[in-house]
Amino acid sequence: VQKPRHSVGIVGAPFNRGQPRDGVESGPDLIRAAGLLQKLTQQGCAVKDYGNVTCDDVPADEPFGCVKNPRTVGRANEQLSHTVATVKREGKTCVVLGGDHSLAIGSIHGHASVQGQLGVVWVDAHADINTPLTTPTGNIHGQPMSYLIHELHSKVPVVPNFSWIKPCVSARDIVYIGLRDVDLGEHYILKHLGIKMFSITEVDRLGIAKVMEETCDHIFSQVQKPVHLSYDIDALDPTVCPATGTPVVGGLTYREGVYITEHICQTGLLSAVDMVEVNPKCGRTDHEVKSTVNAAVDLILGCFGRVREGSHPSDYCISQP
Ligand code: EXY
Ligand code: MN
Ligand code: MN
Ligand code: MN
Repeated sequence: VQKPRHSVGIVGAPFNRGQPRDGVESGPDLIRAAGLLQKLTQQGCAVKDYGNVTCDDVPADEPFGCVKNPRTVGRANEQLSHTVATVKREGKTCVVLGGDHSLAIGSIHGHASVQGQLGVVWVDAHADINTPLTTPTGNIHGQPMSYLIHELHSKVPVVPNFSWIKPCVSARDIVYIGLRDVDLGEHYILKHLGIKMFSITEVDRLGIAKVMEETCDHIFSQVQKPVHLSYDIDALDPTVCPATGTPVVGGLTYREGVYITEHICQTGLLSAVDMVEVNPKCGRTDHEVKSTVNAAVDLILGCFGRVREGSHPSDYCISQP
């Protein structure tokens, strides 16, 4: 009996209150229905499904300043943080299926509560680093990083149901890839904190292979540490992944997107993955939804050893005539 190549724990986080559109709560079940667990098992992973975290609406959830649905998002993330911590304590690589990107608060918090210092690779068209005071929309899916970064702690007021959050990520341990829609306040924060970023312009200039080499050089510059990959499906170009709430033209190709996962898998340090913002109601046709969901599945498979050249078991023999 061969040892499984990866031990994977799947958590569904059908969060939709971090943004205004219906549909994103079906992401976890759609990604499962596309065969994620079977495909991971087929490629040699041991897989356990922890089910979906509940995220019930908190009644009378009035905005905090302009931050929308704070209590609902805060409470759901507290639950998610506990579930992710359980998965990590059980020694598995955690995969959180979204849901909107506000779930990164609970996912990264729970991960760090067990593993300590993390490297965070954030693949997204957006930086999701608005504070409750810089947000132009009030949508928490545009803010998760601001609650997690030590260096921003003094700039972030305590939002209702957010008091359990302890900042747990250092600015120097973050790398962004794929940015192309960054707000003024976000750009100020990124530059002011010296956060490493490869916008889509750097992907054009350097190529994805060099971007990934430099991403890992940066993340592992002082010490090896577990990696949290937070993957927003809107990082990919809307021609490939149109079924998402905030598509932005000019994104990563399917091949660049998959290359990122293959490279991170190769480090052997991938410890948790978020796959977020798949929204079937934002697809105009069945084909658009399928293309988006299939890309999400392929990105996760790439995180766990799938390589495009193909592969074979070490005891494989071809038959003799
Ligand atoms: N920056 C905008 C905001 O803060 O509302 C848009 C954020 C979209 C976030 C998507 C999930 O990555
Ligand atoms: Mn608690
Ligand atoms: Mn995002
Ligand atoms: Mn995004």
